[in-house]
Amino acid sequence: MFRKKKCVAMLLAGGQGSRLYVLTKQIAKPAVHFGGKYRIIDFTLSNCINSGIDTVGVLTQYQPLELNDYIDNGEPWDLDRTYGGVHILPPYQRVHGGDWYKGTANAIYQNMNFIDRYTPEYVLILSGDHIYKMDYSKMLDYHIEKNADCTIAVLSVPLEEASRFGITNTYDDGRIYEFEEKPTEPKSNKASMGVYIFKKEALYRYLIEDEADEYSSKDFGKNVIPAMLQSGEKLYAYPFQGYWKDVGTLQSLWEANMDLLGTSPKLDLNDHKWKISYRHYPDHPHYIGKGAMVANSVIAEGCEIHGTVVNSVLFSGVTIEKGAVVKDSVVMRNTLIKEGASIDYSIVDVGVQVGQNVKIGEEKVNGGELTVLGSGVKVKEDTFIHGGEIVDSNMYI
Ligand code: ADQ
Ligand code: ADP
Repeated sequence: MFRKKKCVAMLLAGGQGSRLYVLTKQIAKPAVHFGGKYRIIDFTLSNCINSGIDTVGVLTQYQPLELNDYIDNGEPWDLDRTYGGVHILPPYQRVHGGDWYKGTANAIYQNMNFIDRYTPEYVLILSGDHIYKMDYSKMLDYHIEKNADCTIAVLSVPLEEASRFGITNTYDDGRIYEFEEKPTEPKSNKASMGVYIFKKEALYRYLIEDEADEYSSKDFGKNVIPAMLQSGEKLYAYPFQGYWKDVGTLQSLWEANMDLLGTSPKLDLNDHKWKISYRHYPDHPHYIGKGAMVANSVIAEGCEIHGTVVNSVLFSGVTIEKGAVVKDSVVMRNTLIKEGASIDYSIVDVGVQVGQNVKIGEEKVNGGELTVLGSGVKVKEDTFIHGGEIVDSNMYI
């Protein structure tokens, strides 16, 4: 039995995440680990809970297994289990044939039956690969106040980065008169965050029209939003202020992890007003040995540190042996760094073993490049992996 909802959220979690290379070889981008104990998708789902949106469809397709397991068991995503809740929507469970989702608009089109169960007035469309804290209920109030057909959340980005985003131009009252998806010469720095609220009726009309267009790539930014503007629909920009990061690249993922460090971090997760929930796997308390040195770092439960850790994020179950040094790095679950090894400016995926006296990465301060080690890699003692290298998860040195 389903109950009517004012607003239903649809979370796009199906992108391949090819720019995260080895980190997304076995798991979908939204399931990638973040910040010592979270996954990327925790942020968007927590934003939904904290904004009072209790019905969310999660659209998966690429490597969804781990993501499904993560979300499906209920806790902590026990939004509204009785009449709503979080639902995984894989491509093969839809009514209209057995296709993979083509673009983001097509993915929503194929799940209109899910939205219909709750007969909402509004549909909130979200991405599964952004790290941010946002109150969607304020955006919904704005959307209703403006009587908009579609509201797009925007934030100011450095002009030199603007061509990576959908760029809006607005009148003083916030109404959008121009939208260009990833323009080579951006006319403003007001970037779309890929967060949209639609009146359901308007959304359906344009999704159906877009579906019928064989030349359309069935994408919100490329097709649906420009078509709505062209037809004179009311589109508004909702200005967002605060921390937001698209963690679609290795560099941006590393940066977002580093944004957790410091005494007043750019991204504060010790925020009782806006809690980010996650699925907790209990582990023993971390242990810092006698000769260890730890500074400006996030250390999760279950870690054992006998060496040096500086400016880094360590996930649970990481062991750093005597004389090993980890600096400016992100080290994911169950990694073992043996005696005398050093890791600099790197992302190390789950379950890696680094042998004695191995040297991984180069110093960021000296212009080194980010190094990435895939899940399960075992690095033989006395090896040197240079900056900029991406070591594949099937590679055993
Ligand atoms: P991009 O990030 O390039 O731009 P896109 O690749 O379409 O957008 O991905 C959006 C989200 O949808 C991602 O979370 C992705 O994983 C997911 N996704 C992609 N294809 C999917 C599919 N077929 N099925 C299900 N999920 C899918 C968008 C906007 C820009 C805006 C940026 C902000 O188009 O205008 O500026 O987001 O990051
Ligand atoms: P990136 O931008 O890092 O390459 P995205 O998450 O944006 O990664 O996804 C890249 C593209 O791959 C998207 O356009 C998406 O539609 C497509 N894609 C995702 N999963 C599949 C799949 N299972 N089969 C075919 N294409 C897919």
